[in-house]
Amino acid sequence: RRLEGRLRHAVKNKEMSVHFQPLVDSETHYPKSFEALVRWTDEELGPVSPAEFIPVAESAGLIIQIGELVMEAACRTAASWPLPINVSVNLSPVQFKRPGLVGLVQRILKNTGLPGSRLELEITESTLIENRDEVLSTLNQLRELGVKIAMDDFGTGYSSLGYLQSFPFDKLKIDRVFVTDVETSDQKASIVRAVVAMGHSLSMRVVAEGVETEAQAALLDRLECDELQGFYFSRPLPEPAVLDFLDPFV
Ligand code: G
Ligand code: G
Ligand code: MN
Ligand code: NA
Repeated sequence: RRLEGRLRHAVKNKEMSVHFQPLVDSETHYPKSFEALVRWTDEELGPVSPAEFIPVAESAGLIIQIGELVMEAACRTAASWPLPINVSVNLSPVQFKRPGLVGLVQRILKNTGLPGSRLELEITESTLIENRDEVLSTLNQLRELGVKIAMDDFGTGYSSLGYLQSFPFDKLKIDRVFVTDVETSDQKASIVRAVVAMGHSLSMRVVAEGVETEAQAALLDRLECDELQGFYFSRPLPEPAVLDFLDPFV
């Protein structure tokens, strides 16, 4: 309740900011995109994790405004980067269900000047559960704008292999639970290998999340993941630090 009150205050005053975490090519470690992650420090509560406030924002109806702020900020920032690399934005199932989503994305791309092909939207398995036809129609309209669609946290939710074939994902992000022990667990490595093979056979790029060590990065490259993301490469960064991160590649 208190969190909800503070959240309303923060949304009204646009107190949220966005940090960016790089996804790198698994072979060259060259940056391919940045994932936008919302950050909020409340005057009274201090920093609050999105893992804590996003669920509250979803049930309080505030996720629509927060999602809009994040997408606008992410696209505006990405349009100013010195390299034409992509930005990805997490979409809550609540945002995805709103009728105005496609129009919103279109308007933000127009206002910020970011080409649609440089925006990726991350959805989770829970977005796909209901209204299959509506979800498919929305995904296809987004793709007509050139926007790419990534399946986030793959392997942790309501996983059905059927939807991988029916939904037009560009990218699969293997959840970090499969990455954490990948160098010591043959089972985890086998799962990663299988997901990569499946993703590639469906023309999807495959990303490993939560890469924390050099050994994991090397193994995941050998397992033919296309891109890697995690603290080993970089924590989520505020905008000025993104420019420093990109500097050697410009
Ligand atoms: O950045 P961090 O690891 O603290 O994020 C925790 C959780 O919050 C993750 O599941 C992440 O996907 C989610 N999250 C972060 N930023 C956003 C956002 O802008 N929108 C949505 N819907 N979820 C976000
Ligand atoms: O659910 P989603 O995949 O969107 O969550 C993204 C969050 O995961 C980021 O906000 C970030 O804080 C967290 N994260 C990113 N890289 C790592 C990592 O290497 N290890 C851990 N434990 N968390 C990470
Ligand atoms: Mn994500
Ligand atoms: Na994720």
